[in-house]
Parts: sequence; C-alpha cells; structure tokens
Amino acid sequence: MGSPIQQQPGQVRKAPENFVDAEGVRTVFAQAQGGRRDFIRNAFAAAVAGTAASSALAQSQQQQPRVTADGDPAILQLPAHSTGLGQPVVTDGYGKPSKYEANVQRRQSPGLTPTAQASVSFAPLQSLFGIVTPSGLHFERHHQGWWDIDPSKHRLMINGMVKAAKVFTLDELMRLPSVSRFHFIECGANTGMEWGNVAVPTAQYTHGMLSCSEFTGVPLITLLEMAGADLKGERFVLAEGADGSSMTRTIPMSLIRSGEVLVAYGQNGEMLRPEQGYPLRLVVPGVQGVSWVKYLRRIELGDQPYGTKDETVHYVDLMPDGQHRQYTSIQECKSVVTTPSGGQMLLDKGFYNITGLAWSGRGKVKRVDVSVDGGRNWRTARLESPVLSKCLTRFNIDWAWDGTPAVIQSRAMDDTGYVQPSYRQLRAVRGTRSIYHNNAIQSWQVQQSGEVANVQLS
Ligand SMILES: Nc1nc2c(c(=O)[nH]1)N[C@H]1C(S)=C(S)[C@@H](COP(=O)(O)O)O[C@H]1N2
Ligand SMILES: [Mo]
Repeated sequence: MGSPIQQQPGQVRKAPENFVDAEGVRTVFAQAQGGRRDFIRNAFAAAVAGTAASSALAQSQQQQPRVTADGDPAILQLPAHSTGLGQPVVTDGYGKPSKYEANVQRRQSPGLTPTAQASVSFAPLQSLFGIVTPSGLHFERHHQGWWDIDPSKHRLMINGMVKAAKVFTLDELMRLPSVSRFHFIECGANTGMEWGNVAVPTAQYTHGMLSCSEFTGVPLITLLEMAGADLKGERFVLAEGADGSSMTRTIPMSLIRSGEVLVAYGQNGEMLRPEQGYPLRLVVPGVQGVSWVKYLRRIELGDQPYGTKDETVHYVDLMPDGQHRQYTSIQECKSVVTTPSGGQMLLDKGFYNITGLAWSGRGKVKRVDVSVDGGRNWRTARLESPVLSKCLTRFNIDWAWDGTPAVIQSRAMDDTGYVQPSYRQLRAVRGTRSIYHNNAIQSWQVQQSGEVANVQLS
C-alpha cells in the first residue's frame, strides 16, 4: 500500500486544452500578488465581502470590479498547482516566506549616513498585519555590531547591594518560573529625521525602529531576590551588555518592583534572534529601546543614580533654549497609519481599509481617531483585540476615497488621557533640533494620481 498520504489515482487529471504552463501562471500571479504591498488594489469584491456593510463599503459597491469572473484566466484555467503534485515537507530546516514576498525586508534608511557597522535596519511596517513583528523583520539597532553568542558560555551576574553576588547560566535561568508577554520596543530615535522636516519617503523609514514581540523570560525581581538583594530604600539598577558597545543603562526601579522588567530568552515562541540579543536581553516595557540591553551579562544594584554615557551624553533631548533634557525614557503615546502610507499607491477611487498601529509606553491605547482631511474632521477607528498594555494596538477604519487629494492622519490617546500631539504642539515645547522622542501625528498625502507621500502640515 505504501504511505497513507500517497497520491490517489483520481487526483491525476489530464491538463485541459487551455492549460496555462507554470511560468505563465506565475506571471499572472505575480502581477496580482507581487505588488500587493506597494499597490493597494481595489479588492472590495473578494476581500471585504464578508465584513459588515458600512456606508463606505455600500458606496463603493456601486463600482464595477476591475476583473470579472467570466474574463479572468486565473479563474477559468486550472493552474499547475491544482493538477500536479506539490513539494514534499520542508525537511532542510527552517521554513521561509513565499518567494513572492521577497520585497518584504528590513532596510537601511536612505536618509541616514551609512556606517561601517551598518547600525540600523528598519522594520517594514507597511507590509505587516496585526501586532506581532515576525522575528526576521524585527528592526535592528547595534552600537557595535551583533554577535551570535554561545549560550553555554554566556553568564548573567547579579551583584552590588546583594547578600552574595550570583552568576546564572542559561540553563539555570530557564529552570525558573517564566512569564510570556507582548510588548513593543521603540528606539528613542524613531521618527527622529522628521524633527527637521526631512520627510523620508515611507512608513518603514519614518516609524520602522519599532517592533512588537511576545517575550518569554524571568522577572528581574525574581533574580534580585534570589541574590538576596537589599531592596529597602531608594535603589538603582544598572544593566550591562556583553558586546563591545559598553551599553549600560539605569533601569527604572518601579518597573522592576512591579515585575514588568524581564530577563528574556524567548521571542515569538523561539529563542531570541542573535540580532535581538541572543541568548539574553532585558525587556523594559514602555521604555525606549536603548534600555533593553542585549547580550545581557550583568545587573548591579546600587543606591545612587549611575549616570552612564548612554543616559547623560546620549539619549538626551535638545530643547529650544539649548538645554538638554535628561531621563525621558518612557515612549509617549504615538500612532501611525501604515496603509495607505508613503510610497504606496491607490489605483482608483472607492473603498479602502485604512489601517495602522498605536502604542503607549504608559499603558493601553484607549482611542485612535483618523482624519482624511488633514485634521479638520476626525472619526474614531476600531481597535482590534487584543489591546494590551505597552504593546502595539492595531486599528482599522473604512474609507471611500473620492479620487481627490486627501491627507490621512491618526491621533492616539492612551488610558492616562494623554493625546498624541500635532507637530505644531510638539515643536512649541521641544523646538526643532531634537533627535529623540518625536511622537507627533504623521500625515500622508494622497495625491490625485493615487500616489501617497510623506508631508508635514505646519
Ligand atoms: N548590548 C547592546 N544592547 C542594546 C544595543 C546595543 O547596541 N548593544 N542597542 C540598544 C538600542 S539603541 C536599541 S533601540 C535596542 C534595539 O533592539 P533591537 O536591535 O533588538 O531592535 O537595543 C538596545 N540594546
Ligand atoms: Mo535606540
């Protein structure tokens, strides 16, 4: 008999006369699918048919679909994949995305000076769904390059104001009670180019130093308690990485005491990626990326602020009066429309789903409003579940484009009541010469041609 999943004789059919060969099918498919992420098709006929009829949708149904069923070879002719035998299971290791998705990549910004270490890559936010960033597309920020460290040789030391300094191996850490939590990480310099009205072309480059994962690890407080930490009175914790960047940051004690700060080894169901700090990184929810120390090797408990180079000289905000503002490590509430966004193109008027991401370093996103007329009128978007604390939240809202120029914006509010500022409001306080902590409302201009561009409204 052989294998139970052997092909049944009835499944083998002679190709019909009008059979399109594999290459031909691929060509048709590539036209329809390959540009999906960059060119938004008027896909209401298939994709939106199942959703509740909204006014935008009802309006757009007056229109004719671009391709009708009786004229479309992709419907009429049986493709090779419906008549032949498919590939066997992938036994050569790790699964990969479809070859048709090859344009979905993290990229280096054309606006940043390339350095020998190629130190930042941006996540393709405009191509992602939901809230989780696939690990292979997580943004990267390396101050001194990344390493693939042998976990059997890696150690984490807990020292300072503890009864006895303790050194953990990875095996020892992985025996301890673990938690898994979804959180965003955003580099403090995300959207930094826009301070100076540079207007880089795509959402990837404006907002792509942002990612979100499910992290698994041990609360740092557990390790401090195991080392007999003296936690009475005012305390400060220093975290240190094992790469050549001497990355050291003081970690907020309140987040450690609450159990939110994790010593993580897991990311999206598997071990951390080397680029993300394998085998150990600190997860500091709501706090700018630089505090999420990768290749974590040491935690020191003290009773005075550490004031390291990465918190006194770098990651400070240059204010309009020339002073530096320090210790602004929480990422304030922010949002961005990811589709339609800069570099994309609307092919004709009609229905579109406007979608984007919102987040707050202070808690949950409470509401996102969307404007399509540059901020004159706002409608409240749907927040998709789950809405989690210090995590990306996906929002969606219907839109019927009438074919005239439009300016799309999103404005998020978090559960503290804080509302994401406009550029005018932000610059009134912060000026224009900062690099860090730009959480202003982003504007995407839809031109009459359908092209979408990054613009800043004054
Ligand atoms: N050890 C170490 N940790 C580090 C860094 C680094 O260069 N070395 N970069 C920091 C900065 S500035 C950011 S924004 C985040 C980026 O994390 P990612 O590369 O996983 O996206 O890691 C932080 N932790
Ligand atoms: Mo960063």
